[in-house]
Amino acid sequence: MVTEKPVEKFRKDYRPTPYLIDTVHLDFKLNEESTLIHSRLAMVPNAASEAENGSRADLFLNGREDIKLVSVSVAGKELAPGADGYSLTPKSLTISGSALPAGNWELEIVTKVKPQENSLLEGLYKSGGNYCTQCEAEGFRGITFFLDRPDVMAKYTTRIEADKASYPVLLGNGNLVDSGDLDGGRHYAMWEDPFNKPCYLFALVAGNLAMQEGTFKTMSGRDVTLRIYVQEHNLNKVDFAMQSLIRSMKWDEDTFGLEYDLDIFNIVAVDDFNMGAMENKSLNIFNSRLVLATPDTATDGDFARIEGVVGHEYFHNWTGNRVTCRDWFQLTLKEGLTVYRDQEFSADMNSRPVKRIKDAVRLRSAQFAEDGGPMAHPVRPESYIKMDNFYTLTVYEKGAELVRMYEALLGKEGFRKGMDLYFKRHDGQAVTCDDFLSAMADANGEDFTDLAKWYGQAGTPLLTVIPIHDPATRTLTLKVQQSTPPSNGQAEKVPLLIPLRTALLSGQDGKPLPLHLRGVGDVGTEVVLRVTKAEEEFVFEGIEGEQRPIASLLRGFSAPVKMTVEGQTDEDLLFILAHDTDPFNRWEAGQVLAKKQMLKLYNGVYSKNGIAASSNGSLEDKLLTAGGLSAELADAFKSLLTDSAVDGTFKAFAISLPADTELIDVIPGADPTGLHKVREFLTKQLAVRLRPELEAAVTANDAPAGEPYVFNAAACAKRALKNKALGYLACLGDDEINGNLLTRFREATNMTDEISALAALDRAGGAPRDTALAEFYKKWEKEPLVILKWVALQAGSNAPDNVHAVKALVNHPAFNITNPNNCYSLFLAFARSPVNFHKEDGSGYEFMGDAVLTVDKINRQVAARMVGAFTNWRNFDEKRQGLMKAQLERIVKSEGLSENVYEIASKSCN
Ligand code: B3K
Ligand code: ZN
Repeated sequence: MVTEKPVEKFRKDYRPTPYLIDTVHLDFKLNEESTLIHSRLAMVPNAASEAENGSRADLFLNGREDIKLVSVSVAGKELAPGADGYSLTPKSLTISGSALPAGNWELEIVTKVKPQENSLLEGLYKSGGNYCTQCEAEGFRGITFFLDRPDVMAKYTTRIEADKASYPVLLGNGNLVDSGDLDGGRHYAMWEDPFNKPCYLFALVAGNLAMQEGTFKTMSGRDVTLRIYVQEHNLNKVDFAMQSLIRSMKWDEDTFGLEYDLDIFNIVAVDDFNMGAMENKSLNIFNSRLVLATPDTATDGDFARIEGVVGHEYFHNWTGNRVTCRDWFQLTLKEGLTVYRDQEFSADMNSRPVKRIKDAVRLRSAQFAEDGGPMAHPVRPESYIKMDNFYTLTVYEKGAELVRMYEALLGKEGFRKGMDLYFKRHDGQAVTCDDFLSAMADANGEDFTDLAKWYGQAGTPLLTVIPIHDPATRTLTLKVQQSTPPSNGQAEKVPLLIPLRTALLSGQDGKPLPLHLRGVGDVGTEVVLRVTKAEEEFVFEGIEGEQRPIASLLRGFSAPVKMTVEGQTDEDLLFILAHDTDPFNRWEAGQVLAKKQMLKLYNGVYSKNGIAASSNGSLEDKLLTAGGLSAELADAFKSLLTDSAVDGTFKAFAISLPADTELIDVIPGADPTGLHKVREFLTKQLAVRLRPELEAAVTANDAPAGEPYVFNAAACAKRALKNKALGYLACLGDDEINGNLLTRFREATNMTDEISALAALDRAGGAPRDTALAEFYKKWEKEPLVILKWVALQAGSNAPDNVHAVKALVNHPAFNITNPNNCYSLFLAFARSPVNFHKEDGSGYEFMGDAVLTVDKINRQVAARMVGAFTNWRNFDEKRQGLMKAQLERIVKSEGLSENVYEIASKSCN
């Protein structure tokens, strides 16, 4: 049980602060025993705040249980506790209005903290022996008492003092303005940030770090010094991050005309970090897994993530730092927009269609589940208990889709006009999502009232499209219906503006037809239809001939919706798969076919009335009775595999079966283990049927001996397809193939191939799996980031009864429960196993429930992410529902629970 009643904060309760801060001077004296922080604030009454009956308002400052107040002075006079001084609670310091002078005045606060004991990894803490900070969202209050809210923006100077031998590097925001030696082997550095910023962008680093330097000349000719700081032994792993930074700086200039605004940009990599990275002004702090990479230690996926996240944090300098959020409910203002920007950056650097598919897969497999579960919330939430719980897929990924919808509606040029106006109006301000929408609308003379509704409505809209071809009137009519299912606290939903990118493919050769839209006129061969009503029609005229054109709808996934096309046959899907000029829809057609096939098999065997449910024989027999692998799906995958015009990564995605979560979504009371068996069966059947093509794909894409690893779209495509094919072949249970996989594993020259071979061996099971796992550990035990992969692979394995092995992993010397990456690799990976997490006896749930409670005592943000594994318990069969809910109830009732875990667990129970 949480000890104090958690307070829920509401968006509607936003009020301007009665006081603002003009300048902040911080002085940190870092010592092994404790750190003393002297804060000097120039306070200013806020004209925007209502006066309280002529008397001065109290000044409420946020704090945290573990910071100790040493002293507080107003205008040079030390205050005492009491009605005319201050009052202190575990989480706040309030200074009585009667103690405050009129006009501007100075506030001085001295606090003492113990960073070495801070396992929350919020505020000031130690990682790998070095000091660092994490202040977003509300971590600054763990350093000093402060107006910890993003609409309080100030200019900061930071003086850092520490032992010189232990902490030779002292970093802060902005420019280094002074530094020097002090008595007793100590030294100091003074940093000054010329830009106004909210306290969540404050950062400090003090440590023993090595550094790689680079430079970038901005479009106006200024030289910027770029530095990446890491532990000495990792200095050989930062080249790629540096190149990614340089590419992102150039891309932002080219794409949005946005130039970097200081002469220095620092990145520091730390091992202990709750999330991916943090965009502190000019001093980004990164989780080391998103900085460090060499071909032998990092996969193609890691390289892609590093490029994307380095870009993301850099892009925040404009979308987040120069223009920030008024309050935390507006988080998507900076996050949705910045995710959109990093997606575009990655698309431009690599393959655009593949990037779009990757992003859609992530959205549909994870965000849609969030949107359909008890934690569903709008992109701009209405309330929260702990803001940290709202750094969600909805705010980030669906938020990015919302930004992408502006782009779909306005075109790239109109979107750029909107961005320009947004910066012109709001540079240096803390603003709202409404301000962003107004800038987009005003710059383009649009009325976006219907688009605005996306910000406030939770849930994934369902779109049904019925294409009707009438040769007599030479028309093709699209009847479109939309609805959004009710979600927690939002029973009634309204229709939204849904951009439906559409083409009509000629039924003869698949070429997009010229479109004449009734009421509009000629619109080229592709049009973005604006769906705004619960039901409406769009009529395309002048459709010649008897043959029905095939509608290509929601091209490029133009809106984050679930679409059903009524009357769409398997032949239509195969036609789209073969002919569509939109790569996204080609991929999607294959996915729809595969989904239909998986559902047919699942329902045939696992639903009460299933055709094979009561038949005798092995599971394989039953699945065959239920229809087995259809010739259509096998042929479709085969044609994709052998199409020489198609990119290899695209092929790898196109021959992948849809994620379980996408299917669970449409199976009431799903049996996750049963679904997994269907997947295994179908995968094996596909491997049997397509064996020659899969083997040919391996041969054609194997890198010649000695060819060096490069990370680019073409090389990644080869590895992606080869490894996908090997994954299929591993399901055949063929000793020769498995032996070959072990050889591949041993001889791999890069981590992408090595870990893929290991994953394939894990699927195949048996002795080679154990041999390979042991060899991998021995080879990489000194590389913690590589060991994370080893942990995740075993924790997420579907090997039978794996929970015992996972419990043993928790006690393995390589596992460190205080490190977030370790927890994510072990516990979150385990929660993704349909066989072991969801084991029918509840042992997987119990293990996870125990782990949540253990980790909550150490790091509440990490524990809150872990408890999310139980949130969608309603999706499963009755027995599992009961077992999962029981864990949630046990967690909610536990003594000393954090608010973070309480919020997720209690909302999930409801
Ligand atoms: N802005 C940070 C997220 C901070 C989350 C704090 N719980 C990383 C990012 O989105 O760039
Ligand atoms: Zn971000």
